[in-house]
Amino acid sequence: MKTLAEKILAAHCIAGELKAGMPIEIKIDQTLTQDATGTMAYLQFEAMGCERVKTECSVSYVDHNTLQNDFENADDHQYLRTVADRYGILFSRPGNGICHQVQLERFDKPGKTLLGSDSHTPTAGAMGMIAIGAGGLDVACAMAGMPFSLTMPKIVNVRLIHRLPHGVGAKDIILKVLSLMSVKGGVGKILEYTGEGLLDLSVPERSTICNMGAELGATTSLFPSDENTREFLTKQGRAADFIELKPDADAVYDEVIEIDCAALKPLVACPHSPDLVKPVEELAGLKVDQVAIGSCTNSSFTDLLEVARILKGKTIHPEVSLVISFGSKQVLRMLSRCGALDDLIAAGARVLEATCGPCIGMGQSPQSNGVSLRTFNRNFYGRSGTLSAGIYLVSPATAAASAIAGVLCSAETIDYAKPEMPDAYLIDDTMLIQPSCDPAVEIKRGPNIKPYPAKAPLAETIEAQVMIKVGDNITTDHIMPAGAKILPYRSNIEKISEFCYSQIDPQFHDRCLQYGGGWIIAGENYGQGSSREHAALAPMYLKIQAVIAKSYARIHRQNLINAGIVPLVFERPDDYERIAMLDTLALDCGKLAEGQPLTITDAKGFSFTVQHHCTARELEILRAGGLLNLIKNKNQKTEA
Ligand code: MIC
Ligand code: SF4
Repeated sequence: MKTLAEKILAAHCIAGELKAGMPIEIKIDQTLTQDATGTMAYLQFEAMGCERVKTECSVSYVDHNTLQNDFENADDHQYLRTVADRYGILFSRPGNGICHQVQLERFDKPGKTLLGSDSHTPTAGAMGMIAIGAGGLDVACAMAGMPFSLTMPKIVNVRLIHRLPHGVGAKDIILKVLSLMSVKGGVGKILEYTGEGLLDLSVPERSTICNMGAELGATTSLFPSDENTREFLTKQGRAADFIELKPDADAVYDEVIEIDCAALKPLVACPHSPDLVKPVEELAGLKVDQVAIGSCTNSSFTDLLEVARILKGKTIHPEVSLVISFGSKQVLRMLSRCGALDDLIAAGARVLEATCGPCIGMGQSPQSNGVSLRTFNRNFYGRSGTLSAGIYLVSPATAAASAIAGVLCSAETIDYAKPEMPDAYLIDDTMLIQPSCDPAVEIKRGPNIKPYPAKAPLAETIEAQVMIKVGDNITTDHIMPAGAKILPYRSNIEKISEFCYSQIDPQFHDRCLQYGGGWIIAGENYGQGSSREHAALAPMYLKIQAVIAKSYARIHRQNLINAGIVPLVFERPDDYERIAMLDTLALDCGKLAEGQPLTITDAKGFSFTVQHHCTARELEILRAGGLLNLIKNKNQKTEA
C-alpha cells in the first residue's frame, strides 16, 4: 500500500519515521548547484574541511549570471570551475544550459534522491526521483555526506485523466493545479501524479509540471518511472539508468485531486502571482508588447519545436518583441540541425543563449507598463526588472500564437502537428568538465568572492525594534531581489545586503544599520519562491535576529534557521495587527525549548504568544548562531 514517494523515501531514510509531520533524515545521492547560489555553497563546503564530495554525482552549473557587464560574474565562474575541479564536482560550463534541463538530459535517475540549491530542483521528479530544493548550506552538507533533514510531507495524489486537446499543454495542467491549490497550498506536501492521462506525457512535459510544483510551495512533485521514462533515457543514450517505479495499486494518499485533461483550456497566470490563473479566452485580445519563451519550465527540444511549428512561415506582430532562450546546448544544436532554429529566426525571434536570462531579470526587461507573456514559472512583482510591467505566464503554444497575433490568444485554432519525441537526442557532453580531484589545484578567488559572513551564537535575550512589517506571500524576490544589477553580488554578502528589500522599502538597509538590526514581522507564506539563502544571509548580515510570521515557505524557513535567525509563528494571527514598525519587542531566548511556546513583550505594554515549531536539531543550530557554526564547533570537538 505504498505511494511512490514513500518507497523512494523509505529506501533513503536514515532516521525518523515516515509519518506526515515527523522529522526525518534522508541520504542524498546527487546534488546540483547553480552559479547564483553555488559560490556560497562551495565557500561553505570548503569551510567544512572535506577532502572531496561524498555523493554519487554532484554537478555545478553556470546558467544564471552570464551577463558579464563587469568582472564579478566572470570571477564567480572561475572560482566555481576551480573549486569543482579540486573537490570532485562536475562543472557544466556557461553555454551548456539551464541546470534543471541539463540535469534531466544527462544525470537524473529514477529512484534516486537529488538536493539542489535552486527551488526548481523538483523538475527532476519527472524522472521518478525525489528531488528537493534547499539553501546552499544544506546542499554543501549533503556534498559532505551528511543526511538532509526535513519534515515528512503529506502525499497528495494528482490523478490525470484523458488526453490533452490540441493547443493545450503540460503548462496548462500545472496552471490548473495552481488555481486549485494556490501558492501556499503545496507547503508540507509531495504531489504524486498518477492516472491514465500521464501516459500521454513525455518526460520533458512531466518536467514542466514538476518544475512549477515549486510555485505551490510543495516539497517536491513526482511521476512514476514507466515506458515513457525508458524511452527518454534510451534516446538520451542512458537506457542503463532505467528502472521501473510506480506506487502500489492500493497506495493510500492524504489527499486526492483529479484533473480531466480533456476538459482543460489554455490558461494564463496574471500579475503578480503564479496562482492568479484565468482562462486565456477570458483575457483574449489583451495587447502584448513582449513574448519571452524559455526558462527551466518550458525550454525542452519539443517545447521549442512546437513554437517553431506555430511560427513557421509567419512574421511576428510588428509591436511584439519575441525573445527565446534555450534550455541547453543539446536543445539548441538539435533545433539548429533540424532547421527549426531557422524558422524561429525567420519569424523574427531574438535568439538568446542557453541560460535563465530574462527569467531572472538578466536583460530583456519589458517596457514601462508593458505586457509580457512568458513561458516561465514566476511572475513576481519586479522580477522582470520593470516594476510597472505585468508578467503573464502561459504555455509555449499560447506564447507563440500570441507573438503572431500581437494580442493574447490560444493556439487551439492553429493547424500544426504537435512534436513527437525525436528518434534520438544529440549527445554532446563536451561542455561538462570532469574533475581531477587533485589537492594541488589552485582555487581562484577573484575580488568578487568574499568570505561567508561570521555570526555570533544566539544571544540570551533579543530586545530590539521592528525593522519592517510586511504582508502575506512575501517572496524571496521581495526580500533579496535578483536581476542584472544585483545578481552579480551573490558572492559578496556585504554588498548585496544594500539591496535587501530595496524594491518595497528602500530605507530598510539604512534603518537596520541605524538601529543595529532587530525583528521582521510578516504575514502568511513568508519567503515563498526561490531557495536563495541570500534572503536570509543579507538580513543576518544586517543583524536581523528573528522573524515573526503567520506562516513560512519551507526553504526560506530552513535558510533562516541555517543563518541563525529565529523563525517564530504568531499563535493568534490577530496579534500581527497589534505590532507596528519600530516597536521594541523582547524575547528571552533561554526559554527556547522543543514544543514550548514563547512569550514576546512589546514595550508598548502588551505581550503575546508565539510558537517556533523547531526540532531539537534546529534549536541546536539556532543556539550555535547558524549551521556552519554548529558544524565547525563539532569538528573542533572531534579534533580536540
Ligand atoms: C529563481 O528562479 O528565483 C532562482 C534564481 O533560480 C532561484 C535561485 C536563486 O535565487 O539563485 C531559485 O529558484 O531557487
Ligand atoms: Fe533559472 Fe528561471 Fe529556472 Fe530559476 S526559474 S532556475 S532563474 S530558468
